[in-house]
Amino acid sequence: MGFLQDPPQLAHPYRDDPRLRSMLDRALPSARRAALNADLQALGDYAQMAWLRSCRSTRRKPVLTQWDAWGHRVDRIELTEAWQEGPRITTTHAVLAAGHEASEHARLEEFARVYLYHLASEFYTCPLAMTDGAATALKASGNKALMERALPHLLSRDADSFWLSGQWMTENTGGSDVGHTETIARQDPSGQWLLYGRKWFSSAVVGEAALALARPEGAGTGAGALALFYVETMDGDRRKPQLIIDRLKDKLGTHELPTAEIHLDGLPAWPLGELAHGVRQVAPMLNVTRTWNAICAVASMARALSLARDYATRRQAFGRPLIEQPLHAQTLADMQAEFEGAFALAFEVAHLLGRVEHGAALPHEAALLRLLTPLAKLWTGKMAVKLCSEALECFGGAGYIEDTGLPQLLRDAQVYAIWEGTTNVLSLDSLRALANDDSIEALRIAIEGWLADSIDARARGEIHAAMHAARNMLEAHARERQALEAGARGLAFTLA
Ligand code: MFK
Ligand code: FAD
Repeated sequence: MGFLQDPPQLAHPYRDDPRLRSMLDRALPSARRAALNADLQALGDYAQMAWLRSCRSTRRKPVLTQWDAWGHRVDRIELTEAWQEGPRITTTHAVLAAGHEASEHARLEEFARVYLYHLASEFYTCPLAMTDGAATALKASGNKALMERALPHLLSRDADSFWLSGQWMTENTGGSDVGHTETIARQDPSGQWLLYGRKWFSSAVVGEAALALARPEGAGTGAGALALFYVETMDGDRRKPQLIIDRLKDKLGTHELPTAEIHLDGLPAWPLGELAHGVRQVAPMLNVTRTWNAICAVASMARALSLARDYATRRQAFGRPLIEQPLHAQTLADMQAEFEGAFALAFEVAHLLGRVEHGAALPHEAALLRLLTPLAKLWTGKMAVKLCSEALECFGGAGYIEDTGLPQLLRDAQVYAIWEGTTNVLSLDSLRALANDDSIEALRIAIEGWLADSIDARARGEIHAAMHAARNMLEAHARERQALEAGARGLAFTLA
């Protein structure tokens, strides 16, 4: 046999990541920082094991069996190994529960775990994000009965009592504009609400609960007339017969994640709050899942970059390792710079979220969080696709070959920009934030703080110029809604 190329090796995502460690060292009090170490170490070990395991096996997809041999409707979904391990890993290392501790640092500690777990989880993090969002929306609703019923499960540290929760918003009529939702909520003679309709994308279909938008029968049209309901999907260990799985979607990526089309045929449901303004009630969930999206997008970038950097030390071209080729080294350095920006933005949002939730934020920081959340989601979503594509090219032809495990990074990254609000929808959401709060002033204050230690005059100048341009753009279009919307993406990218 002739020459054989060494495959890339995955560095330990925690031990060998000085960026993550130093960010946590700076942000956390030393006792909390020390207490976090064991979980991060273990999640890093798990990530490395999962990468090696995925390199050895052919990738699998979940399989839906709708009928058993005797004609019973069963809608059983067989999951991949990482998904079967999901509840245990999640609860043992408090991936989700950590975020709901009574501390301003809780969210940062949660998202450090998410960052390490995400790729190994094979997008089990998608329903986890929705579970976190459901817990957050339930708390925001103040509905004590539902909180007492659901939170002990959603935030459980015990795999046996842990429940996943979905987010049933998107219908055939539209996912960005949910105002045409066709699902109806009808009361039976006992007063119990029952849901009837079709949800077009359900990524937590193996979960035990969900928050669903539905139109109470007789309510008017439009989004304002929608209500937000809590549902449970299981009767013991059998799925409720009023929840029918029509099919699993055949997707570009996120293959291990079972995303289903479902029918609701009288599924019992409980309103979180008033029987209207469901979008307003689901907003706390959206802002949490969008933060997960940003962190997970950055995790995909980190993985692609880590493998590309390692490969550059193993692969030779024109007589030396790629890393010694100035242009290849520059390509990696440019990718690293983009990654670091995305990392800083996503974790800034994670930390802010905890501070705002626990009343530890400065006066301008709630408005800052409201603006940075859509910006972080839309920016990292786009950057992940760009960086994963560039990383594949760093492997030459090998980057295009399925069983290297590399093409999956790019296919999976494409989803970050689509779900949880597309780039355009989030650009418009950032306008919503700019209109309702004094967010741009909050951003100015924050930037002054971040730049206080910077001696890089060019960077300061560029940032001030970008802020100036953003202000001008806002002012120029302020009275003309059409122009403002048309410019929203440019404005969002400038601000991000
Ligand atoms: C691995 C990583 C995993 C990450 C999780 C992945 C899971 C993926 C699963 C999904 O994709 S779930 C489906 C996600 N769907 C979306 O994100 C919907 C995208 N569309 C939007 O976000 C639209 O902008 C929206 C549906 C919100 C438009 O609805 P409306 O009713 O036409 O908007 P409107 O009237 O502007 O807002 C209604 C209220 O909500 C307003 O408050 P008020 O009633 O008090 O005036 C808004 O201010 C408020 N609101 C909207 N977005 C908000 C918000 N408040 C706070 N934060 C927000 N982001
Ligand atoms: P549309 O809303 O039809 O958008 C089409 C295009 O129009 C987009 O480019 C959008 O940016 C653009 N657009 C729309 N409105 C505007 C506007 N006002 N201005 C400018 N441009 C605009 N949903 C759930 O509820 N639960 C789930 O569990 C779930 N899981 C998913 C899993 C996967 C893998 C995927 C891909 C999607 C999932 N979704 C889920 C659905 C997802 O949230 C929607 O696909 C997304 O919100 C977009 O909605 P849509 O597909 O109807 O596209």
